[in-house]
Amino acid sequence: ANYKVIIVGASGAVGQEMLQVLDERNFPVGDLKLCATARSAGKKMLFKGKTYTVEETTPDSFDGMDIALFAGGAASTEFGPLAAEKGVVVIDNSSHFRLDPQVPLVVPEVNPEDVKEHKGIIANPNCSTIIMVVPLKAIYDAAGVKRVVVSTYQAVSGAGAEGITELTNHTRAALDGGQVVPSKFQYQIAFNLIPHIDVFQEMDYTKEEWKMVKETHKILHDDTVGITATTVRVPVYRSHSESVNIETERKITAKEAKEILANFPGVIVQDNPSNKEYPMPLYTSGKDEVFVGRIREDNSLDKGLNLWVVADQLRKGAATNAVQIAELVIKYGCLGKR
Ligand code: 11C
Repeated sequence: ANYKVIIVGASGAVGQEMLQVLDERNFPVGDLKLCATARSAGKKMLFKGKTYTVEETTPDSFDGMDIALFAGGAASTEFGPLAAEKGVVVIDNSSHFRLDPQVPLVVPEVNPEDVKEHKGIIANPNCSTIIMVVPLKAIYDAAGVKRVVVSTYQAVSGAGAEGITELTNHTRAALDGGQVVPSKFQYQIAFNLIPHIDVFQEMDYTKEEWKMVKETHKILHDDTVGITATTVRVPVYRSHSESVNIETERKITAKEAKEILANFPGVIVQDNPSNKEYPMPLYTSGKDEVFVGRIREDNSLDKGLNLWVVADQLRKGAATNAVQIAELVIKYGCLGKR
């Protein structure tokens, strides 16, 4: 069977990637509708050799559709529940519904079965959360996890297409002695690091940092795992990197960890120090897997590991994960009731 698919926010950084991933994975698309805000309506986009015109999203956009992929942003709140009421399965990349107990929050390699519990909306986690939780689940299943200390190095495209433009403009201005004007970011991002992603919340942690804590607990169905995060924007175009320190319940050697990670779905181990092999954002961009390297036993703990984790946050951190969820909806036969 083929399915009627609508992408909301199709022309943005994540939306474009969703279209690309649907194509690459040969998702059974019957009808396709590409929607966005009025500002982007009229843009042309290509899918499997056919040109589509982006339409403004309206309540009627969802009539007769099977699956709606929401790239994120305000459209999710405005149209998500309405689309679900019309019997469309909504796979939503915004943060709006993620912690709602009625909404499954799914990473297909980690908690695929949660898809079956949906009541119309399934949430796609934050990119930094997805990238961490895939390798974390491998270690969690093998050795149990007591505590995680994570520091992120997040690419500018995490902030959308404007983040990309801003890194280019700031770099050019900084090199040419021109004026650097921060707009998407709080400060100059070229030749700098900004330890401030999203708004500050309780205990002076940012919302991005709390997302990594709360979303991981929900995905693992275990809020006894201690998680603390520091999230940082770096002058990299694409792919988030994370230093993940894990205190395990049981002792696990680096050798065992490498084997377990190498056998876990969606993970590629890239770890050969003598050959200078480790994951880097420049080389993981455009890929769907989570790359793990620098796998070491923590020298300061009896039962601890250090991992260096890198993945394309527009792919596995957003579009790929969303399309994988759509594939699960079909596999489990849990489309909406139109
Ligand atoms: C960033 N992680 O890199 C953010 C973007 O909750 O889906 C994704 C925000 C979200 O800026």
